[in-house]
This record gives sequence, structure tokens and C-alpha cells, in this order.
Amino acid sequence: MKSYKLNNQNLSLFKDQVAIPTYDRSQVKAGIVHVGIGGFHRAHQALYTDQLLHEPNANEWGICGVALLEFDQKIYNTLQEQDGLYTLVVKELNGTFTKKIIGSMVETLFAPENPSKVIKKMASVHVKIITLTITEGGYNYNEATGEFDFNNPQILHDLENPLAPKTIFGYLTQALKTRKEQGLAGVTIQSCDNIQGNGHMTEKMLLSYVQQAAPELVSWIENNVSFPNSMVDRITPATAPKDITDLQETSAIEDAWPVVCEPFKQWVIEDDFVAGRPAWENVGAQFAKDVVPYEKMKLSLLNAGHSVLGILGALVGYNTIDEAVHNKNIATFLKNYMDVEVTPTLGTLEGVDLEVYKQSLIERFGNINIKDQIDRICSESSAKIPIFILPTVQAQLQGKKLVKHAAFVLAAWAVYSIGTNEQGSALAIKDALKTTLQATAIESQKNPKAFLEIETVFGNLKENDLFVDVFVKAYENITANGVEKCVIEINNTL
Ligand code: CS2
Repeated sequence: MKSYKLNNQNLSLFKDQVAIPTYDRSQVKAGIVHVGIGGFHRAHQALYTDQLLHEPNANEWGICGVALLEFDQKIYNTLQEQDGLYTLVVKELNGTFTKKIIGSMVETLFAPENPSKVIKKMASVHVKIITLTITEGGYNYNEATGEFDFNNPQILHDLENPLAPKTIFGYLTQALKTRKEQGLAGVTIQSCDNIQGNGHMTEKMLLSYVQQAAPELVSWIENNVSFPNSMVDRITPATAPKDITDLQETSAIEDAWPVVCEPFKQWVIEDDFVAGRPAWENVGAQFAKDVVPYEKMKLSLLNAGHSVLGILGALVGYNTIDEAVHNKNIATFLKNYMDVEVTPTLGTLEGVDLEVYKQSLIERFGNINIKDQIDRICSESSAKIPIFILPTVQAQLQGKKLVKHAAFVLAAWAVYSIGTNEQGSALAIKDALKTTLQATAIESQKNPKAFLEIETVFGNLKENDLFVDVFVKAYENITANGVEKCVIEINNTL
């Protein structure tokens, strides 16, 4: 089949193969600036927004996608060449793929190339919302102090170069300053990252930075900017080369970077928008007064579940999450962790049946078409574990309750961080703290407790004797017997 490059000009050629945007993209204005245009944003918010743009009176809510880091050059170039268009491939449970071309990203910017253009855009009168997917580590939060990390060299750079920043904090500060100086209205800053109270976190971190960078701006922000919390959910693995060739072969679309994802999606948003908002509820998002309990449920069951499967699975030698969850012993361990250690910390959630939710997670993890990479899940664990697993540990320890499963996973992470799996193959560790993790992991071979001394991850957990004891025993057991044997033992002794 002859194939064609995906761009505005060729768009209508694909209409018999896949769903395409039927609204007039040239009439859509970017009322949203989104920072972080990786797969997750494109499978989630950009899709909801694309659906909304098909409705009447919605065309002020297009997205200007910003690639913030040098590393993002490739995705920026791709989207530039494709006029912001890309294909979303939903991999259904029954093995069929539902494909759709998404048109909501009507502009794209590459921040390192032209910082002032990004600042100007964020400060533009048309922009009402700035949304973020900058990853858990992007918030510059120091777990040990509970505060903003002013030792980060990039932050020091931004303080010295306010007009050519590198971090989100530098950009937002300069944009808000411009808005204030020009007498413009405020704006909503909405985090879409996996962080408990992601809006609160954004507000706290930004205000800490602004306090140093532009103290006169603090009260303006307090009065003119809102930071709604939100819970976001859709499993979006990294795009594999085969996804690109399959799309070309089956649908004649030459898309250099399609996005693949699972069928499930959820978005629960706190309704706190100072400058208006899209009617995302018309296309499946939920607005709620308090999203914190939903976030907690999702982070400590789904995301933590991923980390459990990822870390244990990596050591055993699996490559994908479905392989790990199809190991019955690991699946039982995960189910017990969820039931015994996580569920008691969640309280009751109106309208949510936790048993059904947990069961649905096991099914989602098991989707064999998704092939979510364990490398993706284990990447940046030093930023994820404090958010996904440690709150459960702390809550359980406070009530002097069981932490056996969580301690086991953290001990497995200490073993993982040495860098080889149980087959002796090298593990591809991708983590901002990689050097520290590896050096400490090697030290931990003699003294397992040493791993807990990484304060930026574990805070003061090392001072809890009960926890340290279970952790050290788990570590010794894993190194002596391997993950699977230990898991069977834990499952049998529950
Ligand atoms: C994953 C998430 O990064 C991770 O470790 O748990 O990316 C997860 O797939 C999404 O949050 C699903 O909503």
C-alpha cells in the first residue's frame, strides 16, 4: 500500500483508514500551553481536548505544546514536521487496534531554541491555562527536607538568567511577571503529573522559587493564579519501532512518532480555574471538589503496583509488565500488598468499589497487547518511590501495622540498583540519582541498611527500627534465595 507523510496537507487522505479531526484546525486558538509533550500527554489530555474541539464553541481551547528540555528536540522536530498531528493507537484487550489522528496540538515550541517565545506565549492574553507533564522529578522537591531544592544547578542558572531559563520554575516566573506587568488577568497552572496533591505541590514549589527570584510577585500569584489538583490515568508505554512500521503498513500513515496506549482512561480534576476552562466533562473527564483521595488511590495502587511488578520483574528477568503479572506468585504478592498494606490506608471513597478497582488493575497490567516496558516503569524510581510507596509505608508504620511487602519491594530495589538481574544480565538503570543509587547499592551488599541512608529518597525511614529490621531480612533473603522463592514464602505465610 502506498503510504503518505502525516501532515495537514495529507490529512484527508487517511479518512477512510482512521478517524481524523473534522474541525477546522486553522480556526483553533491555543488557549492552553502544555509543557511536556511526551506520550502520556498525547494519549490523555490532548485526546480529551481533541474530542472537545469537535463540539461547537470550543475552538479557543487548542493546545500549544512546549518541549522544555534539549532532550525533547526529536519529538519537537517530529511534531513540527507533522503540523502537530500524530496518531493515537489504542491497543484493545481483544487484540484490535483503534487508531485516531489527533489534531488538538495546533502549535509547538522548542524552549531551548527560543526561551523568550515560550515566555511570551505563556503570558499571552489568549492563554488561560498552563498544563504540565514534567515528570515526578521535575518538581524539584527534596524528600529529605520537604522543601524546594535550591542546590539544583539548573535552578541556580535560572536565578541568574531569568530571561533565558531552563526549568519550568524559571519559565513560569517570567511569564507571570510579564502578565502582572502588562496588567493581564491571571492564569490556571494545572499539573497532570503523578504526584499526591499535584496542584498543591506545584503551588508550593513555584512560590518557593518566586520568593527568591521575584518576591514582589508572590502576592500577585496568590491572588491571580489557581493550581487545581488532578488525578490522571492511562497506561502509555514507550512507542516501539514496530508501532511505527505497523501503522504505515496497515493504514498508509507515515507517522514518525505515533502514541500507543491502553483503552482505559480517567481524569478527575478539581474545579478551580481562575480564567475559565474547557468543558472537558463533555468528553469524559470528571470534575470534583476534592480529588486528593482519588489521587491517593491511584498512586498507591496503580503506580505502586507498577513499581512492584517492575522491580520484582526486572530482577527475575522479565522485560514487560504483562509478563510479570502473569507470574502467579508475583501477582499474588501484588494482590496481598494491595489488600493488606495499601487498602487500610485509603479510607472509603465515595462511588468507588476498591475491590473492583484493584481487580481491574490486575487486568490492565495483564493486557498482553500493551507490552509496557519494565525499563520505563523502573526509570526514575528514586522520584517515584517516595510518591508511590513511601506514603503507604509511613501510614502503616504509624499504626504499627504490616509493611512486609513494601519493605520487600524496597529491598529488591536495593538489589536491582546494583545493576544486574538474577540471570546476570545488565539492567538499564535510568535515574537522575543513578550514581548514588549504584554506589550505595554496592555498599549495601555488606550492610543492607546503608541503602536506606539515601535521605533524598527515604527521608528518615532509617530511624524506624521496625522497618529497618524487615528491610534487612528481606534483602538477605533475596540475595540468598532469589525473588521468586521469597515471594512464594511471603505468600504462604500471610
Ligand atoms: C507508571 C505510570 O511511570 C510509571 O511508573 O506507573 O507512567 C503509569 O503508567 C501511568 O501513571 C498510568 O496512568
